[in-house]
Amino acid sequence: MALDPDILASLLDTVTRFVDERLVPLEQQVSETDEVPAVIIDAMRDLGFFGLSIPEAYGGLGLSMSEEIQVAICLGRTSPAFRSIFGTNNGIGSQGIIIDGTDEQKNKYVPLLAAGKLISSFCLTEPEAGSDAGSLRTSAKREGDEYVLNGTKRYITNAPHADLFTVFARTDLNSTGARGVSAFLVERKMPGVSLGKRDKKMGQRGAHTCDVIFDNVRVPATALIGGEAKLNQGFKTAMKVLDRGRLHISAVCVGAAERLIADSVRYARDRKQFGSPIGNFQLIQAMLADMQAECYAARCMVEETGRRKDAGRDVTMDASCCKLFASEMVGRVADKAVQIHGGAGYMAEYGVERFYRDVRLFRIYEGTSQIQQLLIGRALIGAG
Ligand code: COS
Repeated sequence: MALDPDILASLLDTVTRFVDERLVPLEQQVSETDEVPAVIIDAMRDLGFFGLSIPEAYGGLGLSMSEEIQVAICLGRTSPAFRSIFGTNNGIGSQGIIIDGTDEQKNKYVPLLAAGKLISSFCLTEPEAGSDAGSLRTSAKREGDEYVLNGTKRYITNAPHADLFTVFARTDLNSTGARGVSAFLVERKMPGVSLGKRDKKMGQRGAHTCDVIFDNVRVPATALIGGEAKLNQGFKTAMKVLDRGRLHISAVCVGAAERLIADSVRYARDRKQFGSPIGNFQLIQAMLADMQAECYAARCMVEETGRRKDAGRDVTMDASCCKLFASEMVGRVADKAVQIHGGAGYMAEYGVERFYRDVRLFRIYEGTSQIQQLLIGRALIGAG
């Protein structure tokens, strides 16, 4: 259900002020320390950020897809590490339960996720199953009224902080593809769950990932998302979750591009060469114009797809189009932002090189650009 327009405007105003006044000044510190200060996480919790897209019935703000997109664009205007802290609770870490979970599962976990009292992670990727997610090998063997999980998940966002994992595991041990996979809710404290060391990444310092290892982890049969009715249906849950996640990430890409454009315009106005601000030169203006046109195109795509999703349309292909275009767009925008900043663009103190590294991930996670191309191509040929 859509928010009252005044309430939405006030929420966007609050988020914008929080980003500008609290988060932007901390970007360099977070990059250097690889930690988001606890006081900021508390403030984000108080502002309701952990439950943006979680239904109001469970204590969240219940934003529609269109509203979530507007908030995600605002949040995209600062280092992605801040959004990542609560990103999994709103997206891939909670939507599996919200979309396909039983009432009991929703009542047990979703209010705690919305309040930011539990952190959740999405465990799909494995060492040998990245883009080919359907080939995952983690197994869940039924024994009495329990399932026994074994396997390793890789590059799991927020895993070092997570209390709850949505784990995709093979329940039909004779199958090899997407069919035969189920989704489970596994608590960190369960015996047999352990974590690898934190990954060292190219960028997005302050956002943490690591392996999650399941060694004979016994979960009750009630941990199967959606119960027995969803046995061997977990891959579809993962795909539905990613439909929404890909739109959210696309919106974050738009916000990051808007930030990079604003920084580049400011620099082009201030920086003087050949006796004039470089912004007066048409070659600089051409780069800015390309950045703006592409960013605006991505914004329009993402907003339109959000409206279609809210209207109940199937947006699987459209979400892939958004993810493909917006993530590639922000890569080109970041590259031009470095170019406009010249030598300063290559230096850490200006922050542009940090954004350049940070946005590189958007073309990879929640489905690479090539997976989006594959999905779009398949949808077109299938529909032809
Ligand atoms: N919504 C609902 N159901 C969906 C769906 C969606 N968006 N996408 C696929 N499904 C269903 C299919 O209809 C199919 O159902 P049936 O078995 O009833 O026919 C089932 O799920 C399997 O789908 P599919 O046949 O497409 O499986 P594939 O193994 O061919 O999937 C891709 C291949 C590439 C699409 C998939 O592995 C993928 O998305 N990979 C990228 C994974 C990813 O994004 N990883 C990022 C890590 S998470 S941060």
